[in-house]
This record gives sequence, C-alpha cells and structure tokens, in this order.
Amino acid sequence: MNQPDTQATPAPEDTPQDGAPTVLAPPPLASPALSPAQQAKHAMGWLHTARFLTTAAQLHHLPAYELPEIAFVGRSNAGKSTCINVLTQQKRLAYASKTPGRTQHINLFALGRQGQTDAVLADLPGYGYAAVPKQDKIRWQQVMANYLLTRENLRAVVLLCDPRHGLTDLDDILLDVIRPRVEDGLKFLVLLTKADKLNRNEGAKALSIAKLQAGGGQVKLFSALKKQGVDEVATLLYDWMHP
Ligand SMILES: Nc1nc2c(ncn2[C@@H]2O[C@H](COP(=O)(O)OP(=O)(O)O)[C@@H](O)[C@H]2O)c(=O)[nH]1
Ligand SMILES: [Mg+2]
Repeated sequence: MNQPDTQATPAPEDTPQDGAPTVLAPPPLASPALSPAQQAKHAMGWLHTARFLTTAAQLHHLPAYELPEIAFVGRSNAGKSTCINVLTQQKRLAYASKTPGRTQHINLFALGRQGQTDAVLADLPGYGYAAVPKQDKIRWQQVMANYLLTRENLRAVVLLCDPRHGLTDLDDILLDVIRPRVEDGLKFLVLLTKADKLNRNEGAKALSIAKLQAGGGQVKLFSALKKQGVDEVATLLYDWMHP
C-alpha cells in the first residue's frame, strides 16, 4: 500500500545520495500479500464500477464478448436484485422488485474502470414465479438453459436461494444443466440469501443441506440486510474474474 507522501521515510537503499555507492541491500521481501480485508476492499471497489451495458429479451440479441462473465441466477424473490445492489453498492442497479417475475430480460453490466472493462455481470430473469403464464415460464427456462449451456464467455454462475425454501426442483434442473460445464471449469457458487432470518443452527443446517445438493460446489450464507458474506463473495468473484 502507498504511504502518504508526508509520512514517507524512504528506505536508505532507495535513495543513494551524491553518487554514494548504492548500498547492497538485502533482496526485497516479496511484497506482503494483501490481508483479507484489503482484498475485499479492492474487490468491492471493482464491483462498484458496475454500469449498465445492455439488455436482451432473447439470447441471440446478447452481444458476444471475450470478457469473462458472471451470471446471477435464482428463483424470483430469492434476493438476487438485492444481492447485486449490495455487492455493487448501487441502490438501483438491479431493480429489487416488490412484484417478482417482472424482469424477463437478461441484463448485462460492465465491470472494471471506464475504458478498462474487464468482466461482465449478467443478471438473469428470476424463474418459478407462480403468477407468470405457463408458456412464458417454459420460454424463460429455455432461454436460461440455452444461456447457461452456450454462453461462451461464461466463467462463473452464482445461484441464489432462499434457504427457508431450500434448493427447489427448478434449481435442481439448473444444477443439472450446468454440471457438465462445472466439470469443465465453470466456477459455481450457491448463495443462501436472507441469512438474517435464520438462527445459528438453522444456518448451519441450511449450509450442509445445500452443500450436499450442490455436489461439491461452494455454498455460502449471505445477508444483504446484515452485510453477511458480502466481503467474501466480492473477493471470490474478483479472484474468479482475475485468475
Ligand atoms: N431479511 C432480508 N430480506 C431480503 C434480503 N435480501 C432480499 N430481501 C427481500 O426479499 C425480497 C425479494 O428480494 P429481491 O432482491 O427483489 O429478489 P429477486 O426477485 O430475486 O430479485 C424483497 O422484499 C427484499 O427486500 C436479506 O438479505 N434479508
Ligand atoms: Mg429481481
């Protein structure tokens, strides 16, 4: 980390004076690894750069990118929009809707400093909302499955799940769809949202059940309300997008 100028006390070996022979300094220590807190801060700064890129109602309308992409998926009302807003520290980036099932578009957001976009965040429509007509549901399940199967730059999937309901049949289908790609290196994380609604025991139990269902994938408890898991998830996503 950079020291503020006023406090900088340069090490002698950095400031050979008046042609004095350069002091033979011991080899510099490998720059100390960032602490977890510093890593999280860096990752949160990166996520905060998120800005709207484009939206598409159909898969073939999505622009192709070389940039690595992270997809956020989950049932309607699982807490996906809230999670994206907390991670990006932007109140309305992904609109947290009180009427779930409304946003039937794939929304893409750019990550990285302006002019230096280095990853894309994809917000996929929530599935399973009862009030959506059956035909629409089926169409969206197909769009989602096709996206997960064919999106070439897809590097990571975050599946959000309300642990009070657990992973449902639709989540299981999604897990089946991406399993071959996970075996090929696709990163995968299950986030158990709204963890503030669970006590310690319930949280631990939800974790172990979801771990079984996720078949070895990573599972974390997350609460937008209590900011639980935010730093860890941010760091994980950063690392995944910057291997
Ligand atoms: N208690 C609690 N409620 C949450 C949390 N995250 C989301 N919610 C609530 O869950 C509901 C659905 O959230 P939303 O982000 O719109 O879900 P989405 O349909 O998956 O995008 C909203 O009423 C949110 O306020 C959380 O961490 N804790
Ligand atoms: Mg939403």
